[in-house]
Amino acid sequence: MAQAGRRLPHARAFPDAFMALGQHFFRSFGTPMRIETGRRSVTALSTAAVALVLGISGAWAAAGQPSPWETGMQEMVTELGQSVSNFHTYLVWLIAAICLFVLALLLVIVVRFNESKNPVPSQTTHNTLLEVAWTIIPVLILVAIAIPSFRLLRQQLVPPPADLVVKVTGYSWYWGYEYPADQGGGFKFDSNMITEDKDRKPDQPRLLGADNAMVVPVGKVVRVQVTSADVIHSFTVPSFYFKVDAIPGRLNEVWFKAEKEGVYYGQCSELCGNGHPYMPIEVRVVSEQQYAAWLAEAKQKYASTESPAPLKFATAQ
Ligand SMILES: [Cu+2]
Repeated sequence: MAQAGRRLPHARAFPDAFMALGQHFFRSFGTPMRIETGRRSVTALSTAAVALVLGISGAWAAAGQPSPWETGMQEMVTELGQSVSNFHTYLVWLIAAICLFVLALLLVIVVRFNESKNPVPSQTTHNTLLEVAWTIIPVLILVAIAIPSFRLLRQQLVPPPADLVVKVTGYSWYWGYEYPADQGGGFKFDSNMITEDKDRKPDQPRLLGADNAMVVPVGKVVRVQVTSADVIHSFTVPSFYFKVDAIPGRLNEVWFKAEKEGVYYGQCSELCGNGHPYMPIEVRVVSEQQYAAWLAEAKQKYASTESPAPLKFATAQ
């Protein structure tokens, strides 16, 4: 099921190349061009045109984060996300068909039944066949939407047994991750946005890269428990298809099973205060061995969640 509708890497090539053409147009519009600049622009323009024809998406295509002029959903790396993405495409086509049908009916009426062509209008008030048809057909369309929709909702809301649980806490304005001790963890750490360009790794985009990423193994069911320590935040990673509110005093839950190794980014999606745009989510999906290595390293590096030995108080005589 997941493989069926997976988008090919060049699927975004058209909008990308189109954008390049558009940008070129607006940049050069109304500015007196020097000959040299003009020649360079022509080269850029022809490169964009070639990209458009050949379907090369260029450097913009990046998994796990949004890209300019993205018209569809971000590439999904979970089976559920892929199903939802397919469902979205199906709905878009369905809506397009309905809109075209209504438009065609309107055009027929405008052309064939205007006052000059049809001076004496029909006095018909009932047509049983038509009335039954326009009641039954919309019902069938809604059923065709409801069945896959409820199936997806069920898949999302009834999680399979988890291989790993991670607790995520929203703070103003950063995220905290906690890995329970019974699953090889027993530590917690905070994850802040990297503010200095020099501190970012080459694969980390600006405003999305975090100093400490959440790390999970590939192909495992991860249950994420989400809460907040102060105001309402929202834990969102588009590539995994989840968005869940982090609410103080409540424990919300989502699950995902990443099918592909890589780095996937998200952002807080609940307007939570002035640091709201600066609390990115970075999830690194790695192989089982890399995950084991990371666990060992993380236990040394991060704060332990094991409770310290109980304090003994001396009694004053
Ligand atoms: Cu927030």
